[in-house]
Amino acid sequence: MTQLDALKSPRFGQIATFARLPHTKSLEGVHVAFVGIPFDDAVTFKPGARLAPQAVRESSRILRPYNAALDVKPFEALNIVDYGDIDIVPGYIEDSFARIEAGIDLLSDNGVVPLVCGGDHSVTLPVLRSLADRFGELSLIHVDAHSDCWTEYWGHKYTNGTTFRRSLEEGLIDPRKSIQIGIRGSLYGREDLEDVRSLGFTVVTAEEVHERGVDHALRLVRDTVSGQAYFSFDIDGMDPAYAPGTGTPEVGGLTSWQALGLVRGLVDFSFVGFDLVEVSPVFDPAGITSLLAANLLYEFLSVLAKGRQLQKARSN
Ligand SMILES: [Mn+2]
Repeated sequence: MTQLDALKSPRFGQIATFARLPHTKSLEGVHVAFVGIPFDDAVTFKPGARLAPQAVRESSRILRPYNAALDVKPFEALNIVDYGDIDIVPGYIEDSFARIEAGIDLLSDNGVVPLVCGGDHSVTLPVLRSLADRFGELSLIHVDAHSDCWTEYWGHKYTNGTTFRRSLEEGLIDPRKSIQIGIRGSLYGREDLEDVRSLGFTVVTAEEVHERGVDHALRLVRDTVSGQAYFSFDIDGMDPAYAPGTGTPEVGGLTSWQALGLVRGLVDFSFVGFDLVEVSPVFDPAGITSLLAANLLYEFLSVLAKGRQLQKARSN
C-alpha cells in the first residue's frame, strides 16, 4: 500500500489517516498496522491522550516517502496500513484492557506488527499481554521521564504510572533485558530509582544522556537488549520545550535531535511492536507534540524497514 501522492493530491486535503496511508481492516499481506488506542482513563495527572490518535494522524500529513537519514523508503519496503482505532469503553479500565488485548491479538494472529498510538501509558500493559502471549517474555526499550514502576496509585493497580510493575509481575518482560531512558524529575524518594534498578532494569537518566550523549545510551541498549524487543515511547521523555502536550511534563528531557538519534540507532534489533503514548492534544495548541510523535512513529517504521532490508541483503 502506498501513501496518497502529495505531488498529485495536496497533503492538506483528503481524510486524515496516518501518513496518508490507506485505512483498512483487511490484514492480508500487511506487515505493519498503525492502530490508535484512544484511552486515557488511567492517567494519574492531566488527561487528554484519548484525543492523540486523531491529532497524530492530522500531523502525519507532512511525512514524505523517503527517509534520507536511514536511506530507506518505509512505505515501499513494508506494506503499512492505518488500521483505525480499537474501540475502548470510557470509564472502564479492565474492560478496555480486554478489548485492547483482543485487538492486538487480531493483528499478531495475522503476523502484523502493531504500531500503537495511545492513549495514556496504561494501554501498553494489554498490548504487552497480547505480544508476550505470542512471543514469550520480551525485551523492553522504554523512553520516559518516569519509570512507571510504582506499585499502586490510591490503592489501585492499573494506572499510567504502574504499567511496568504489572508487566514484570505478569512475566511479560524480562527486566534484565530491559532499559529505561530519559528518567528524571522530582520523585517521591530516593528509593524510587533504587527500586527500579533492584527490579533488574537498566536505567539511563536524562542527565546521563545529556552528559554522556546518545551514543552512550545506545551502547547500554546494545549491552542490555536481546531477542524479541518491544519499544514503548512515552512522549514525556522529551523536554516540554519540544513536547508540551502531555499530561505529566518534566523539565530537562530529551531534545528532538536526541530522540531521533536514539531511534535511528536501533536498526539491528528485532522488534515485535512499538507504541507512542501520552500525547495530550489539549495542551498542544501549536501541534508540535503531535508533529514530533508522528515523526517518531515514522522513524520506528524506517528502522523496521531498514532492518529487514539489511537482513535480506545479508542472507543473499
Ligand atoms: Mn509513562
